[in-house]
Amino acid sequence: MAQPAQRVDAVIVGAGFAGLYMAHRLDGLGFSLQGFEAGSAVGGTWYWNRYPGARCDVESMEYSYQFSEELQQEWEWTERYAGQPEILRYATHVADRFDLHRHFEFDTRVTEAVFDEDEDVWTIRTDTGRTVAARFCIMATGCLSSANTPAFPGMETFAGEVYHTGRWPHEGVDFSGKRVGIIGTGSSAIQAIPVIAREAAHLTVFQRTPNYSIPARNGPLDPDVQRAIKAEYPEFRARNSLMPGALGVQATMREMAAVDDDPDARRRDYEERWGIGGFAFLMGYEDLLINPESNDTAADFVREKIAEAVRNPDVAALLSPHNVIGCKRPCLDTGYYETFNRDNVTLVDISNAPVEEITPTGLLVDGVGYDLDCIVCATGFDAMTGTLQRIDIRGRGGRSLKEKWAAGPRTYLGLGVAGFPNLFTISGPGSPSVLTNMMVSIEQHVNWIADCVGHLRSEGIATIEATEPAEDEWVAHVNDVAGETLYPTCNSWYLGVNVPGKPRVFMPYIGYPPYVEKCDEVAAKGYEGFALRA
Ligand code: N01
Repeated sequence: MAQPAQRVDAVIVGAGFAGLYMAHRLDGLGFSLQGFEAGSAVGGTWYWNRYPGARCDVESMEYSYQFSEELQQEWEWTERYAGQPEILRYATHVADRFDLHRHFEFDTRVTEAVFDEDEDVWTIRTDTGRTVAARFCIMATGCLSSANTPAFPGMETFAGEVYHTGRWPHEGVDFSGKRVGIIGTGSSAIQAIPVIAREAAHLTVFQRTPNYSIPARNGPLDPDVQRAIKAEYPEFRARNSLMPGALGVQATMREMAAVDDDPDARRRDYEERWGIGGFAFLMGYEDLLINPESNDTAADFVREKIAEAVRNPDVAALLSPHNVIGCKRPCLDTGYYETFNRDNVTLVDISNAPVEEITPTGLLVDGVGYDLDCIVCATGFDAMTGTLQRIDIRGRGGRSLKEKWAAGPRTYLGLGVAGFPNLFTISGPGSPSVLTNMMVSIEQHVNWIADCVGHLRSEGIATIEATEPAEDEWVAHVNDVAGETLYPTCNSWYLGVNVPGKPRVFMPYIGYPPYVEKCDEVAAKGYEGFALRA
């Protein structure tokens, strides 16, 4: 006989930064909960992405929780941009400090979530055979958590080792003396390439599309800087939350078009920002992602920097992108372009001739064989929707989310989905999520959801569900806003183009901080756009 299901108020899927804080908030409100996590420990992205050089591209003093003043005062960051091991230590510290491990079952993947319309209850099943009934199902599954490994022909015949940056072995990989091939030149590869190149006998980089990368200028975090920020941390956070994407970059944006600036002044500005490092470079002028001519001024500047950094002009030309700068997630690096000056690094252009085949001894491109001991797939993720669609989520009438999203994700505010009552997505498609400092977006979503379910409880409301008209309007708005920018001009994972067969739809919402006001307004108006049923 089937085991009776455990009953809780809420199930939380994922123990990354979103799931941890969600558990903390719901526990604080006295809700019973059960969390599930596919990994063996907390940390989400930072649990899985352990490739050499993995590091955050948001500054440490910003990429941390702000919900607890004690926590943000006591934690000491060591570098301007924290590396993966330090961020994972921080996640573990938070889970210990707020006693959050007890809410989660680890090594457990949620496979199914089905809504029962008669009972207003979600039934959640896992790959370990657990069944839990919950009023609320909260997806804290992350935006970049389903690795994308292209089906290269012959992959299974390769005699060496194959790795994906997003599923890196916990014990690490020793590349010394090895011939390594890396496929991809996105953020992960751009961080890993300089580190692997220092260790491997030879590194061959297979590049389909070159990428713009800005120096991170990482280094030890000045204790005086840390002290000064901590002396006024709430004010620092408040200022950052008013910046585009809640990224309180060191150099602020001017309300000016790049093309309207005097060319010498503009160059000085780009030089200064290049010297500061990080996303500040792309935040100098308000129209960089709107006006192609303005965008060209920044792109030209970076192409000049590539030409200066790379000795071989042919290699520099191959490394120089020609798409809009910033329409793909900008990469931050430490010595990326300079790495191509090393004798043990080869760049192979696969833009016109894709990886033909993986053979037992290496890789074949355009009839040329490359002998390799290891292949690193830095080929990214099935972003934003991949993980949600791998779970069999069924709402009203047994309709699956996968079916509903066949032509692209449809949500209201990236928080709720029509036809799926009491299901919440933290940093879901249609919310600013990946275009922001994720920690800030996560806290904003978690606080909104916690306030919402607290309100439902106190008002005796059984279900909350996005209405179709509100969802339609929001989806149209997300698309309209994206359409006014240069974002849709590149083949980025924001559009799902990196995954064969995925519909080309711009998934994140461009508009932080106004988005926060919209969410607050919706709540203040009694959850406008949602249907509440007693
Ligand atoms: O993945 P990506 P990522 N054959 O999708 C190539 C975050 N992140 O893991 O551009 C050959 O960006 C693909 O080529 P193309 C950050 O938000 C943050 O690097 O599609 N090549 C591309 O070069 C980031 O944006 C941090 O033509 C293939 C690469 O693989 C996001 O994660 C660090 C291919 C994939 O790049 C994803 O970054 C790391 C194929 N069949 C990641 N398929 C920081 O915080 C794909 N490629 C710093």
